[in-house]
Amino acid sequence: MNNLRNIIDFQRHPIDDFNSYARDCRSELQKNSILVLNNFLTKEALVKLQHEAQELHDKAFYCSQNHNILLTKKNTQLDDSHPCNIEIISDKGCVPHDLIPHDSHLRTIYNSAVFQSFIQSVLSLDKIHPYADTLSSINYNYYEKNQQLGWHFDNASFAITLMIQRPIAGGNFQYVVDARNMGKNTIDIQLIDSVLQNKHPAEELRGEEGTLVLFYGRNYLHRVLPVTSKKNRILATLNYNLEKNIELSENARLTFFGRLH
Ligand SMILES: O=C(O)CCC(=O)C(=O)O
Ligand SMILES: [Fe+2]
Repeated sequence: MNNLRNIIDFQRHPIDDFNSYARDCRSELQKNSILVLNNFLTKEALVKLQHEAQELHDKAFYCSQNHNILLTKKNTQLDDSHPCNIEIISDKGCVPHDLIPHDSHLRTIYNSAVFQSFIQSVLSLDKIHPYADTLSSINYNYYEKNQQLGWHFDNASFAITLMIQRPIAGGNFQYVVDARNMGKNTIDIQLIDSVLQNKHPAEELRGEEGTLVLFYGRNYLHRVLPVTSKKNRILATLNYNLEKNIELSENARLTFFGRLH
């Protein structure tokens, strides 16, 4: 049954308690710059999503691309060795929104008014909106052996991820807070430079299966280390916007999904 209460563990995570539970999550996010909700999914829901992700695996579009940390075109005013121009390698597979089954638990969570209100409350936002294009709202991401996501800042202001399958080895999520502040239009090039040279320690998250993670991907540098086991890493992303009618850029859709529609 696709009832939210069979999918999310409400005993541990009473997300309909907009006062105290959402308030606690908001303080944790403010304190740590990241919110990690372990065992967010029920065991049954996790197993069902693991099967679903495996069934969709052969439909994943794999892309290997070099990019800079800002995911922008090269800045010709700066040297090639400038931290904002350095080429970073990423490669992963993606199943876009239109291939997610209609009865998927991911859709139930994503479309749920209770879940959306919880996220709005945690982030102190009035309203969050799905993507207007057919591909970007819910995605499965697959990282095979030796695949990784290099250091970057997201374009979206916040990110919500659900760990579906952990690899046996590798694939940890690393992040460095305070490397950029989009609100204040500042970026800490020195900090970024030392991160790229592995001279600055990064926070690291192993990410247990069934865990929900919420973070400000636009403001801090993050990456996924290479997976080193045959068992792949599978992560679902639930992507929302602050405004209505936003499409992911055509360039990003072609890169990550291999098509526009
Ligand atoms: O795979 C992850 O844990 C993070 C994914 C991510 O940073 C992204 O897709 O932009
Ligand atoms: Fe990201």
